[in-house]
Amino acid sequence: MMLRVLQTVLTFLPFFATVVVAQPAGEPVLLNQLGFYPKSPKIALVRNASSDTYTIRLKGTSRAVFSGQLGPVGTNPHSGKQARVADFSALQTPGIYEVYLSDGAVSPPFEIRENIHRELAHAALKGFYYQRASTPLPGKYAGKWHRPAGHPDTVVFVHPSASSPNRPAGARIASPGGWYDAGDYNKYVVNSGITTATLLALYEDFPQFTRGFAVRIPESGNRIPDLLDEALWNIRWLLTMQDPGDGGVYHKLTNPKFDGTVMPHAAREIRYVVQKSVTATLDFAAVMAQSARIFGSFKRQLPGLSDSCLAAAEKAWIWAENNPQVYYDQGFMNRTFDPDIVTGAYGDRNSADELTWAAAELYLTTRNKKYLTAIDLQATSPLPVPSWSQVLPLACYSLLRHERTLPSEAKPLLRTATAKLLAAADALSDDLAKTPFYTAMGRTAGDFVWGSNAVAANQGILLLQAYRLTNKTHYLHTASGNLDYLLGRNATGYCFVTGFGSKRVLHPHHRPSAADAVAEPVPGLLAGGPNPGQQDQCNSYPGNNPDESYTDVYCSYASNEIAINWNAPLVYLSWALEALHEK
Ligand code: 9MR
Repeated sequence: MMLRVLQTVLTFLPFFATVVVAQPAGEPVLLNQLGFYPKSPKIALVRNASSDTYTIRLKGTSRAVFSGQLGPVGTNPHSGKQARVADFSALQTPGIYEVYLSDGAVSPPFEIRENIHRELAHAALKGFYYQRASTPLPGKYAGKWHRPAGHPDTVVFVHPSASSPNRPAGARIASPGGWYDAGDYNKYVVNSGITTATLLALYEDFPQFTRGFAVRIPESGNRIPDLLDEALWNIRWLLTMQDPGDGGVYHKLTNPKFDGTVMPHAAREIRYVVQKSVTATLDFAAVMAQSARIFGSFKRQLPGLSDSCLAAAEKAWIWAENNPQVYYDQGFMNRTFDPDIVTGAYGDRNSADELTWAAAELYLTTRNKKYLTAIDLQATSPLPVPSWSQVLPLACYSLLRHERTLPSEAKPLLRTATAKLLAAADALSDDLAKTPFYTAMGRTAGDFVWGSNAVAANQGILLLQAYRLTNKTHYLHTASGNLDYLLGRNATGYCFVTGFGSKRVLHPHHRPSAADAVAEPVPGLLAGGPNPGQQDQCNSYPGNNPDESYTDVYCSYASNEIAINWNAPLVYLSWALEALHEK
């Protein structure tokens, strides 16, 4: 009998094999694996449906509580694969559910409830605590990911490229604290600029709600919101990156080469501050001006800090005025000075956007007209989505945030900022039915860059800024759709935040997660996401399609690293959605 069965199987194997190969790989149902607010839109994507209908059951029961029709077949231009939309927005009763298809396929479980993204938002902010340099992470705060202090950075050398009269090559400075940039242990001013600004913007947009954002860090309970305490960990480091002699800001604090895959405390390479740059100095000026404004309301808890931040910002501005062409060029630096530095470059040869952003923040804080006249919002058209190399939108957001307090002479700028922001939000949110994931994210292949998941999160922030301006729910829902994308409604079926979802990221390119003895990676970290550049040349990518170019292996620094500038917009998006649904 057994033999007959085996023979039958073998006889049919070629046929089945052909059929299996012809089937597009992947999960049959793609959706946000955490879930939905009761009143928010609820969309799943169904692949290879064998009938036009689906049902939804309470998890663990066989009783359908909802049944629906699938939408028309759509073809994903990035992969040629087909999918249909299941829209069950009408289901609003709290519970844990699964989508069922007539052929027996089941979705990952998801929940409908208020505060559905609260744990995610908390974990995403706590992710910054895990990135702290120069301090131990005790079990009390870090749980099983506790670790000794790494990189004290109390002795850092001035690289020959950074020499100045008061600080010649080889001079020692102390520059402790700050966050590790990403899966590596270096600290880069440009990237930590937009990161810190994004966290501070969340505070400025939702100051009251932010007080409830408590994530159990050593500073918790010090009468400063945890969000600001965490930002301060980096702001205090940033202050040390300014040369007190001339106000210029070192581009980065780094090893010559990336550390091996070791825990932070086991990494003992010599560290340098390298060449000052106009982009780092302007980003620094912007963050310090924003910090001065915010910490001006915390003078009792933080005496002198606001004034120090403003003085640092104005000094940096002057340096940038006098050094407008001093870009960071790692290749040139290595040809000219030793030792060579081969860590992340964050090179950017256009500082018009950094200038406008710094001018806007300085103007908002000081109301000094010289900064107002330096703001040029037309520098890029149409308005791009922010990234470490493109910060112009941050100027628009900040000006609009403070619109009501600005004098008539700022009105033309505000009109421009509004028009640019709404045009960009419309371009992201129009005709969602024509997009591969029914989301702003992934409309074009150009979204799939290194760190594409941060493109999704930053698009979400842009849409939320438009929502704050207009109150149009379409913008809010489109922003929320991008969070759905990050949490599972994407071509890979992964929930991209460590520690969350049913198809999890387990092997991020993150040195502590790889080198510690804990099986699970450090939680709350957003993986970079699909990146058809595949610069790491790992051999486990499932193919070359832009939206599928992701592989959950440590090797994949181009698709599976984590980074502070990717986590910050996740913090913003998840926490802002919590705040807006609370109303
Ligand atoms: O996010 C950065 C991406 O835009 C660049 O294309 C890439 C290559 O230069 O670098 C990325 O940033 C990395 C940085 O250089 C070093 N730390 C890890 C960062 C995330 O991968």
